[in-house]
Parts: sequence; C-alpha cells; structure tokens
Amino acid sequence: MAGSIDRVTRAAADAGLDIEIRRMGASTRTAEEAAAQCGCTVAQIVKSLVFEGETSGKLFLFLVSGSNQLDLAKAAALAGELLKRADPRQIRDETGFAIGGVAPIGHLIAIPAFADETLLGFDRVWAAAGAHDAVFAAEPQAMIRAAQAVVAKLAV
Ligand code: 5CA
Repeated sequence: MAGSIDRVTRAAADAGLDIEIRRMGASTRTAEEAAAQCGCTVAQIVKSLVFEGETSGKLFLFLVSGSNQLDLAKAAALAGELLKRADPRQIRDETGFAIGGVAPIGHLIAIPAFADETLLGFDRVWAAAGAHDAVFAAEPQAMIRAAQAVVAKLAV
C-alpha cells in the first residue's frame, strides 16, 4: 500500500508536521506489535479506531492510547449518534487504509476525529502510517493538530 504511505507523508507535510515514516520490516498491526517494534510502551502507541454512525453511516476516527479502550458511550456522545464498529471494506474504501495500518492523518475523506486527552501526557507517541509495518513518531499535540482532532475524554 505504497499510495497509502505517500498520503500520510503528504498530509503531514501539508499540516506542517515533521515526521519520518519507518517501515519496520515486521508487523505493527496491533498496538503490542507496534510497541515491540518501536521500542516504546504500548501506552505510547496511538490506536486509530474507525467507527460508523448508526444513523448517518458516516465514519468517525478516535485516537486512543494503546493501553486504553475506547468508551463507546463517550464516543457516541461526541459523534452525536450511536456508533458501531465499521466494516473493514468500508474503512478501506473511505479512508484508503486497511485495518492495522489506519493512520491518524491522510484519509481519503474528511473524517471527524477525536483524540483521547491521555495522549497529551506523553513526550512522544507512535502511530500507524498507512501500512501494517509502517509507523511514525510525533509529539502528541502536533499529531492531534495535524489530524484536526478534538481532544476529549474518550477512554474507559
Ligand atoms: N498499527 C497498529 C498500531 S498503530 C494499529 O493500527 N492498531 S489499531 O488498534 O489502531 O488498529 C487495530 C484496530 O482495528 C483494533 O484495535 C480494532 O479495534 C480494529 N479492528 C480489528 N479488526 C477489526 C474488524 N474486523 N473490523 C473493524 N475493526 C477492527
């Protein structure tokens, strides 16, 4: 998915976010795998979770720490509608990313995004960069700004 990685590179540049995308040569599909590859804690991995609005069918992006679970009730309150886990194919078609490589930036569509406040407690976080072995590191505030995400309390 070279095109997906290119989109992340471009989105970062457009947002003034200075990143270096690293291909790890091993799976970073899950937060645990990504942490092992990056040499960071699971908590410093940003999960980019895509949910679908039950009423609108629209996708929403929630950025949470790898050590936290998304609180669906809080997420739904922010989205303004009930949410369900999005279908992997819809995620791929609309964001341009396959599950395990969904990045916080560079989606094909403009996607309403929310970020959990606990991410701001780290000096550096790592996020997926468009493929299942690609990651980038960033200062959380800068990454959240680039994703145009609203900071909120999202974790259980
Ligand atoms: N590359 C890693 C670390 S950055 C990563 O993408 N992690 S993740 O957590 O953001 O992406 C995996 C997430 O995809 C899982 O936590 C899970 O919430 C979601 N997921 C896994 N399988 C499915 C599925 N079949 N349908 C919808 N979402 C899924």
